[in-house]
Amino acid sequence: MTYEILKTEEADAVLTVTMDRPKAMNALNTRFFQEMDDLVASVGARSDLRALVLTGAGKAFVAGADIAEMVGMDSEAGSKFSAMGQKTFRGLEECPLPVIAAVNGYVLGGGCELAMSCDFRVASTAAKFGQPEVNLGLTPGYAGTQRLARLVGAGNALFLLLTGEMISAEEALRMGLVQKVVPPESLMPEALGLAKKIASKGPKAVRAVKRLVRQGLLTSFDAGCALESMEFGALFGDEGAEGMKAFLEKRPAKWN
Ligand code: DAK
Repeated sequence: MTYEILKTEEADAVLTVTMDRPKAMNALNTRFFQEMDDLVASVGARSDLRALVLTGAGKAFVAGADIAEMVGMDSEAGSKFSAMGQKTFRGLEECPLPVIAAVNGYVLGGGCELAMSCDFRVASTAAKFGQPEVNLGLTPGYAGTQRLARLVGAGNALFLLLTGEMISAEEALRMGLVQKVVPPESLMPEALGLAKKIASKGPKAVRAVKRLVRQGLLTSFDAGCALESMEFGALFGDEGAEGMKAFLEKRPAKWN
């Protein structure tokens, strides 16, 4: 598929994906969901890639779902639009590669829901977070009510969702919505540095960690622990053996 919105760049086993529709503040439209679904399916099949960094061109990461596209929708079309986005965002969570959001600017509504579907978030001090759907007489439609409360707790989630207030990156850091805040010029070096750090680790262990945390959040503690024992065991006699041997021999591990 040829992409109109997503621009990709690959270096050192890290794929950088830039959402590039700055005239509309990278607002999420049907085309975006189609391209992102295609991208996630294609990178999932590649064992040479180790991490993905997602960012936005211009003043926004994403300023929400595309209001111009949504305005003409009836209930049925609205539900379909919501289901389409939920499927895409779930695909990002289930993507075998770690996905880092490099949040460069406005990250509102569906944009914040997208960032929350990434594995963690690094933000520029220029970023502004918010869930302004109530201003439009809407609720979030891409599982924002569910992910936000799980990430920052019910009080912080309801504060953002009910007031529609925009908060700074520092405030988002305090809430636990982002994991790091850096000056704008350091955003991509920081995100890429973290992606490369992940790329240097045992690739099977990295993918297993993501699976375990993601699946664990959807299941019981005991079921999650049982999965962990299985994944942990599977790495013995595999890359875990090389990692431990390399440690004892005081040399860098050679991952396959
Ligand atoms: N959709 C479409 N176009 C947008 C947009 C958006 N979300 N945000 C900005 N734009 C467009 C503006 O219309 C403007 O277009 P032109 O007039 O130049 O043609 C251009 O981007 C530049 O925007 P501004 O002129 O407004 O730029 P400023 O710097 O003054 O302000 C801003 C930046 C981000 C603060 C402002 O644009 C803004 O407040 N934007 C809207 C933010 C917002 O309310 N986002 C949340 C959208 S609600 C559901 C499915 C999904 C959702 C809900 C339900 N179901 C199906 C049930 C999700 C909802 C949302 O995400």
